[in-house]
Amino acid sequence: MRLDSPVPVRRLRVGFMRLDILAVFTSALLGGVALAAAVEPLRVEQRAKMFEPSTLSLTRGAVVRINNDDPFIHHIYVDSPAFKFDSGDHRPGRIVEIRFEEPGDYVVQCAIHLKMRLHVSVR
Ligand SMILES: [Cu+2]
Repeated sequence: MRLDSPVPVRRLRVGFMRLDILAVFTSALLGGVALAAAVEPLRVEQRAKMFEPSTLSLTRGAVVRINNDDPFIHHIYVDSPAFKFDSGDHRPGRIVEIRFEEPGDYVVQCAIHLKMRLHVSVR
């Protein structure tokens, strides 16, 4: 056995045990990748009084990052029993972030432009 080995005990194990250890490390690594993907904000643009895209499917805890690409003010809100959000004035060029913690179906709306709708499904 080499003295500089970081895992001297594991080197003594029989073959199937080493496979077990490899499986645990691999699943932990894949889990980390999935988590990183889940927390990456999803980008939405407000353009010509519309949300682009206008529908999103998220996992719980995901963040939606909404950019106002219009030359005028929007005012984003969510009003559901499970979750409420109010951005106040959302000025041109500014970003508003909304984190969706609870599973459910939500509609993000604009208090100024009543036809604007962003449908968000959280699972
Ligand atoms: Cu608006």
